Amino acid sequence: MTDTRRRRSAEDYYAGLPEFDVAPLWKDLGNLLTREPKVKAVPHLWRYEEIRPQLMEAGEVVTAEEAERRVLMLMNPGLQDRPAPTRAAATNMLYAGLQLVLPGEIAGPHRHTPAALRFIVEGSSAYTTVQGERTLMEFGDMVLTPNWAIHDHGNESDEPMIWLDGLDIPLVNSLEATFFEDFGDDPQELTKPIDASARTLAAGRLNPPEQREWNKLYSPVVNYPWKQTEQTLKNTAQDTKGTPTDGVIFEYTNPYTGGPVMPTMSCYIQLLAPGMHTEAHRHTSSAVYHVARGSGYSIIGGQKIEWEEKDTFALPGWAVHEHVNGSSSDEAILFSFTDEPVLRALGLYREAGRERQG
Ligand code: 1HN
Repeated sequence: MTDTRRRRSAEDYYAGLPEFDVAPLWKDLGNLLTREPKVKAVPHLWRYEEIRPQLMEAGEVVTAEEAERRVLMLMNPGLQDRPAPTRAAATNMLYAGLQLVLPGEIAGPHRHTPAALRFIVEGSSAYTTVQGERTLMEFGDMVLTPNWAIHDHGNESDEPMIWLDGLDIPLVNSLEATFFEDFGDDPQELTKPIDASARTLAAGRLNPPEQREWNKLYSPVVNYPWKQTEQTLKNTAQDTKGTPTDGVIFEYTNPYTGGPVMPTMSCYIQLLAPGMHTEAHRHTSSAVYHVARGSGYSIIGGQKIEWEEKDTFALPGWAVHEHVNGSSSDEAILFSFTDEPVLRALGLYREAGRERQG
């Protein structure tokens, strides 16, 4: 039997498809399969000099208890057309924020599946307790709050404490795997000695028998103290300028595996010798950088980002970048956290050297 219907115009055909909840792949292929990553996040600098007064004013507007966490989130301008659960992002899959805890304040215990890390920017001796282990935090300490670990903060010192929060929230919300549980306003009970993990695992090479039973995907260390980190950088910088693209660089590791500190985020610390201008490269992972010491600039995707101590800046995925220590006498030290472990685990990590941009 022959079909006697007149064929509809192509236009009518396309107009009718949404009714069936289908769409023609051939119209969309170029958007779905790009030759290389199309990255929406932009290179961006958050100047501490500008953000700090805003954060201190938050200290007058809201208490830590009211706020639950008094944080100014670092919002990447390229990502602001996203829906709320993933808009709070410094790069595609990484969240960053600056948190203030004033003397006498408590931020009560809770837990969530997004993982967190802190890098201490200012203040001394405020605490974070993670799963019953309390740590007293100093400048440059790196503190882990892994997936589902109960954590609370308090400041029993007489100075404000400010730290950089790094979380994998945009990733976990994209995966629709966020859970959250609140435990009220009182600090959690301490079940371990203060700084137990930092003291026991300080050498990074001596592991207790507990190593054999550890079945978590994250590092057992709560605090990676700045004293050791800086000493290791300085000792090494006496012997070598390090790698061409990153200078003297160390990854913070899980001492039980040698791998990244958490399955979704890895942390690095790097020292750029005076006057160093690194080679340019790019990789599919993105990163948030924080300037621990010194000043200089990075060229990211052709854009010059001039940074000073305590500034934070975003490196979008696949953006060509190079770093320059602007001082001919002082070292520069950059902390960073990255989504690299996710890309590596999924076979999506790629890296390529490029010509310098400046
Ligand atoms: C959180 O739990 C903290 O515990 C900081 O200090 C920032 C951002 C989003 C969700 C949870 C904290 C956070 C957070």
